[in-house]
Parts: sequence; C-alpha cells; structure tokens
Amino acid sequence: MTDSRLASLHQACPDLRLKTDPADLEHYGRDWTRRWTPAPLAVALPSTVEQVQAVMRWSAEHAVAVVPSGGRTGLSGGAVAANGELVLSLERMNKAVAYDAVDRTMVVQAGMPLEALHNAAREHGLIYPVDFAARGSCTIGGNIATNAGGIRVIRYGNTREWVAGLKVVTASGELLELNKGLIKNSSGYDFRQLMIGSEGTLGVVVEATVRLTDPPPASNVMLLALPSFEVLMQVFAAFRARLQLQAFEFFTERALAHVLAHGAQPPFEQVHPYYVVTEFAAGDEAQEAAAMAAFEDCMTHGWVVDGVISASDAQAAQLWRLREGITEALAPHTPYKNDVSVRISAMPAFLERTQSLLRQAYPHFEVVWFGHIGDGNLHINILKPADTTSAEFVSQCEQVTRLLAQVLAEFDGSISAEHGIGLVKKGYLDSTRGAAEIALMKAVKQAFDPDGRLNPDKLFDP
Ligand code: 2HG
Ligand code: ZN
Repeated sequence: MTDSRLASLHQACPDLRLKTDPADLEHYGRDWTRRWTPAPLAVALPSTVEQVQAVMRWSAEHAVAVVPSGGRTGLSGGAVAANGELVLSLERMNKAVAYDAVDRTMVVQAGMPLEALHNAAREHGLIYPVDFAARGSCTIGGNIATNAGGIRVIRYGNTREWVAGLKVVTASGELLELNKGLIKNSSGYDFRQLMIGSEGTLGVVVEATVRLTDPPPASNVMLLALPSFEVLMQVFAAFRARLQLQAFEFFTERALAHVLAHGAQPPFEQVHPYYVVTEFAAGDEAQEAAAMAAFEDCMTHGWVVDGVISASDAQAAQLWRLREGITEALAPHTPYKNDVSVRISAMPAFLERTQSLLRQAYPHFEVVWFGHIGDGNLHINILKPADTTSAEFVSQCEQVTRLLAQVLAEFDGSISAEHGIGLVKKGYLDSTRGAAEIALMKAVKQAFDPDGRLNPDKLFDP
C-alpha cells in the first residue's frame, strides 16, 4: 500500500478490507457499458455502516472522490470509476437484517442481490415484486440508485414504490435515517424519494426498508407473433382490457434471432417480424377464457398471426428466456443503447416518428428494438459493425441520439426510462428536464455534496 492516502485510510479504519490489485481495479471500476477504462485508486469493501462513515470522513479529509458500487450491471456508466476515485463496494453488506410480519417490510443491506431479496421474501410467503433479467447480479442499492423498473412495472410500479425507508451515509459521513418504514409521513421534504434515482451522487445508501406484498395469483405466459409494428398498441389494448396483466413485453425478429443464435429454441416454425411476451393472471376458468378471447379477437383483426401459451412453469420460463436473454445475446456486438420512454398514449405516434428517424439515420447499422411496451419504455440497441472502431461507432450513434432526444422532447418523453443518466446520457439530460429544473438539481447536489466527491461526473457536469 504505497499511496499515503490509502495508508491513512487503513489507519483510520484498520478492519476495512481494501483491494488494489490491477485485476480488482479493473473489475470494480467498470459496469456493463465497457466504454471507459477503469482506473480507480482502490476498492474499499466495508462490512458495517460505521466503516462506510469512516470512508466518507476520510474522503472529505483527503479530497478523494468515492464511487458507490453495487452489482455494476448498469448500462449508463453510473458506477464507472475512471479517474482515481475510491470504489466503495457494498458487496459485503448483503444480508437481510430484519423482517416485520405486521408491517410486511424487510430491512436489507444495500449490497443484497435482488434475487436474494426475492428468495428471502418468499421464505415469509410474500414477494418483493421488482424484477428483471440482471436479478442474480444487481443489488438493491444499485436498484435504488437508478429507481430500477424491469418487467413487472406494469403491475407493480418501479423500485420507488417499494422503498419504505433508507439509511444513507452523507458526503461528510453523517448517517441519515429517512422515513423509517412509515406509510404516512407528511413532515416536509422526503429525502428518501430524493435519494431514489440519484445515482449515488447525493449519498451512499447502506440499508433499505422494503415493502413486501402477496404473491400474485397463478399466471400464464403467452408468446404472440405480430405482422407489423403498427398493431402493437392495439394488441396491448385488447389484452389489457380483458386481463390483469403482470407483464407485456415486445421484441423484434432481429432480437429473437440473436437469442436463438445463443442457444434458445425457436418458438414457431415460421419467422415473424414482431413478438410479444405477456404474463397475466390465470387462476380460474373465467380468466383463462378471457385470455383466449383476447387472443382470438387479435387473430380476427389480423393483429396477431400466431401464438403459444405456456402449459407448464418450465415452458413459461422458456418463453421468458426469449425476452430476458436479449441483453446477453447482444453483448458481444458492443451495442449502443437507448432506453427511452413516453406516455403510453403517445406511443403509437412516437413509434412512427422514431422508426422513420432511425431507418434514415442508421441505414448501415443493425438496430434491435425491444422493451417494456406496456410501460411506454423502449430499448433500442444499435450493434457495432465489426469493421468500425468503437470511438467512431459511438460518435455516429451520439449524433443520432441528439435527433432522438429532440423527438423525445416534443413528445414530453424521457431519455432514460430505467437505466439512469450516468456518463452515457448526461449530454441529453436537457431534452427531458427543463433548464430551471437542472439548475435546482445542481443546487441540491451542492447542498448534499458541496465538494463534489460523491460519484463525480455522473448525471450532469458541475
Ligand atoms: C431489459 O429490459 C434491460 O432487458 C436491458 O433493461 C435493456 O439491454 C438493454 O438495452
Ligand atoms: Zn428494461
């Protein structure tokens, strides 16, 4: 440990685990974007809240920036440490610390993986309903940092809805206890909600009190084949009118082709241009009949040309894999990712505009569309051609994103629906947030972190 700042951190907090091996610096210094070269000073792995407080006091004393770090599955560069920061990994603080059957809440440390929280809730006959494909690696602290959404938002909302309290260590090392699990609390500014979605720029979330709920009724999964993009919202309306939807996700033939190339089984004999995977309550005959009626209605209108319904949990998982496997299947192609949203009512017009924009803008790049269409959230992945350098590719894509951001502004949409702004989207924040709003965001940052030590460069420039 040659760096004198690290020697004094060790002195201030002798039990704190520190890593400085080049392989660790690389591993902990980057997220799934892989666009920046990681270069942190070191990685701290605290095991207690007190250690996190000691790290923040040390950071103040030595003017070292800190990047709070969860599972680093983020897609916006929100957990990248590329400038000599200390990575503050919460991975050792990964346990459930309390459960209250009356409140139906669980207190969990921020480094707990989402899937571990799902399992812990199930042990009490309840569920934590926020869910998405990175569940095994992402952590609840990271979910809170981006107000993570995922595949069940249509039924349960985003992470924000499920956080009843937070413990947060501030830039100066104070411990804030926010909302303390209350359902009703009309006592001024709600800093808990401010912390959710703040991407580690205002404080370090160390513990969360999350709400749990009853498991959903038995459900079925259906995969639908659609002849065109134009009918997508009609199919959504037909299903939503008749069924209690748990999920309504879409993807294109290109997306499916990549997942199949990754080893999944083709769902239909024929290839179709668009697909929907939907999950809905099917606990009784009436609900099952309603599902068939929705399907037949769509077939009669020509909005759906084929379909398959899950006959077992294993088949449901197989159908889900076709949607959930997309990110992993695309990863080898170094995709440039857009994660945009508009109101559902604006979706048909927005889709038309965006499709024609991207067709013109990307004549030579493969563009893969998928997403949580029932939430008005599209993921548009542009794949890097093998013969284009990363820098050239990103710069071309950024020019198109500027045009996309203008369309989003016209539609009152968002440049980041659920992945966060991080480093990737900060150049487009003003397409979603007004100038007065951004000025106030900066004033809030100044109040919580006057020397700009918490996750610097993310969200906006000072
Ligand atoms: C999903 O919905 C994730 O699968 C990842 O938000 C989206 O890879 C993406 O662009
Ligand atoms: Zn998503």
